[in-house]
Amino acid sequence: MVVRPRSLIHLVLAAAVVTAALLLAGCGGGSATSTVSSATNGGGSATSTGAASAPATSAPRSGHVKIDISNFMYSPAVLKVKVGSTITITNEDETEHTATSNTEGVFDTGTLEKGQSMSFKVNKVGSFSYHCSFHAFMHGTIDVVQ
Ligand SMILES: [Cu+2]
Repeated sequence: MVVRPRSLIHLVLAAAVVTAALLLAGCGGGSATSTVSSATNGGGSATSTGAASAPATSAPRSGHVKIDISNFMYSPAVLKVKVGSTITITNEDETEHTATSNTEGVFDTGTLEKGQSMSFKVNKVGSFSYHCSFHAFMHGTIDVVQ
């Protein structure tokens, strides 16, 4: 009778793990030193994995908006903001991470150590996917709207 969201979450998690495993297997000797270049040639992961995620019905946020990196995940993974917003990305993990736009040059936090953060302003409307230069399975999207 009652719909159990737990099973759905379980499925999504399982899919994520499989995806991560495939991506890990795919990018063997990752060059952790170069940030942007290694990011761009990871083009094999361009298929839309987030298609089954929650509908983006939430209102866009504005002003100063935060994204946290924790447990090898961006939170929120999909962020909808108004153009002109300032985004601050903070690494809460022990491990170094980056948030690097898939399209080179849009934004790149560079290497964030534990507790470090980096801010940037979004001045262009569009959907900007990004990833971690060190961990190809880490993905996020910033949707910038009017
Ligand atoms: Cu990372």
